[in-house]
Parts: sequence; structure tokens; C-alpha cells
Amino acid sequence: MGPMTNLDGRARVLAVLRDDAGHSRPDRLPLWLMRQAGRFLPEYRAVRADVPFLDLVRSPDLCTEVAMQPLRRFDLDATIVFSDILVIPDALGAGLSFEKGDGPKIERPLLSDAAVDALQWDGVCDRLGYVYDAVAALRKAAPGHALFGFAGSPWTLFCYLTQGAGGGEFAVARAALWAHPERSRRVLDHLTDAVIEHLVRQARAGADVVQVFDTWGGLLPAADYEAIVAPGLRRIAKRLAAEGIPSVFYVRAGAHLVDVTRTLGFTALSVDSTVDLARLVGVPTQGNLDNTRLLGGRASIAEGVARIGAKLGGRRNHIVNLGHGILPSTPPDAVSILVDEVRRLG
Ligand code: 1CP
Repeated sequence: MGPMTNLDGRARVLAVLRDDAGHSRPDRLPLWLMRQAGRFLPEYRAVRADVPFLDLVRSPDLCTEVAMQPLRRFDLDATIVFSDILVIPDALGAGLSFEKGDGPKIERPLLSDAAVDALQWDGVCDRLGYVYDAVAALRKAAPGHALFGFAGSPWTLFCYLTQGAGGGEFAVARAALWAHPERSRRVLDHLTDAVIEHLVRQARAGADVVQVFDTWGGLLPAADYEAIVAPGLRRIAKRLAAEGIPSVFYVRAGAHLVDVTRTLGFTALSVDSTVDLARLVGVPTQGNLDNTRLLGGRASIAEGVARIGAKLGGRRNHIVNLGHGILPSTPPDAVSILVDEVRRLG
């Protein structure tokens, strides 16, 4: 195949996702950044000054505005619907709130069978119409960009729903797997159904590709991940493939899980900086750049991009991205430098 020229971002991303072998010759590797709409941009902070986070997420117009902000500044190839993984717990009626400056809180964590039964599992996606409206609006506003829809993984949603709060080690959630195995399995199964439907509806609203975020998957040993988490993930990947929807699976701090995650059936794997990219051949990849490199100036960014190029060897089926969300303290200029460096890589 000869080099492909004059591709738009959408074509670049979709070419990578179709290319298991790494033989395609895009004009350059595609690039976007997890959390590219967010607090590192002053224009995002200006919107947030007047609007609570969940109100923002529920307004398709404002979601489109903040998703477009990074595209106006930087030559990025993809956009992701502005939403959050916790909209599913919210629509289940678990009582989600974001305290000022704090992480998320769940008012009614799943600490009993009764609490599980009290959630509104039926028709959960019927209460998430604002997400699909936001996808459709962003599709119109950014026709040349690859449009990502997304959801949290069942396990990561289980962590928040059981722990009742964010961050940390999620010890209550992990302990529930052993203390209440049947209840845990039931919750994970229900969440798997909700995630599938949420992703399919985003694709029907105009998303080109959907990404599953397993932010807390790395907390589990590989054998437990395989036994408890992988079956639901395989069910998700299988359904997306059957619907013809390209999919990306992200797990944070999951270098020990790569032998499992590459068997799940997603189109591509998105990895953080703990994974050696050279280990991943035969599958399109995304990510890997340490987000703190954007705080270190041009030389640190150039070195990070050059290392990704070297680890890819001859293959070209990689979407450049960070290993985790862009840090709020990132100077916007660092993203311009990153775009330059990815272009220089060709
Ligand atoms: O303005 C603010 O203060 C809110 C910060 C913020 C933003 C910008 C939150 C709260 N969510 C989001 C948007 C968001 N979240 C996006 C879309 C924007 C984009 O990528 O451009 C996406 C894809 C997410 C996904 C998300 N939310 C994840 C998975 C990816 C990851 O970063 O690991 C997780 C774990 C969340 C939960 C979440 N949302 C927000 C907070 C503070 C948290 C909690 C993190 C924790 O547990 O401590």
C-alpha cells in the first residue's frame, strides 16, 4: 500500500483501527488526548465557573462547546463526547454528586442485596438521552474528527458503586468480591448489560468508535481479572463487533494484565506508560505517553514521542495519546509542542 495523503483525523484514526498488522501508511500517526476537554484550558474553566459539573454533562450544547475548545486550539484527530463514566450510576439512581474540589460521592453504595434491588436497572439508558444528544451534536460540529463515545468498564463502575467514593485502593469494593461473590457477580452482569446498551446507543447517535475505560482494573491480580472481570468484557467486545462498532479498551496500571486484555476481542488496546509497547504486536494500540512529560518542556515531550516511535518499530497502527488524562496543570503550549513532535515523527 502506498502512503495515504491528505487524510482527515477521522480517516487517520479509522485506518489505524482497521489495521491489525501495522502495514498501513497514514501520512502521520493520529493524536488525541484523554481529558482534552477539561481543566488545563482556561476557556473550560470559564464555562465551569458558572455551571456545576453534572449540569454541564446534561447540557448537549455546553458539552459540544467544551469538546470543541481543544479542537480550535490544536490539530488533534479525534474528539470524545463530553460526559463521564459515572452517568450510568447516576441514571441507576445511586445518588451521585461531585463535592467541590473533591471526587465523586455515591449516596447509596451497594452494601446489601436490597441496595442492589433498589437501583433502577430497567431502562437505564432511557434516562441517558442527553448523552446521545451530545454525541449527535458533536458529530455535526466536528465532521472531520473521529468521534469517540465511551463508558466505564463494569468493574470500574462496580468500584465506585460499592465503595461510594472515588480514588484510593477501593478496598471495600475489592473485599465485596470475596465477601459477597454472588451479589458482586449479579451487579457486574447488570452493569455489563448497561454498558453495552450505552455504547451501542452512542454509536447509533454518531460515534465512530467507543472506548471502555477500566481505570481501576489494575487493582486486580491477573488471575482474578480473568475469572471475574474478563467474561463481561468479552461479552461487551463481542456485541460491539457484531454491531460493526470499532472499540478501544483502556486499562490503567495494567501491565500485568496485557496477556488477558489482548484476548478480550476489542479492536484496539489503549495502554498507560507502564506497558512496553514493543510487547503489543498484532493489535492496534493507543496511548502510552506519560502525562507528566507535558510538564517537562520540549525536550521531554520530544523524547517521549521518539520512544513511542522506536517501540513501534516498523508498525504504524498506533494512536498517540497519554497513558492517563491530561493533568490540569499542563501548560496549553505543551500540547502544541506534542502535535509538532508527532508530525515530525511522520
Ligand atoms: O470540571 C471538573 O472539575 C470535572 C473534572 C471532570 C471532567 C473534565 C470529571 C470529573 N469528568 C470529566 C470528563 C470526563 N471523564 C471525560 C470526557 C472529557 C475528555 O476526555 O475530553 C472522560 C472520558 C471521563 C472519564 C472518567 N471519569 C474516568 C475514566 C478515565 C480516567 O481518567 O481514568 C473516570 C475514572 C472518571 C471519574 C471521575 N470523573 C470526574 C472525577 C473527579 C472523577 C473521579 C476520579 C477519582 O476516582 O478520583
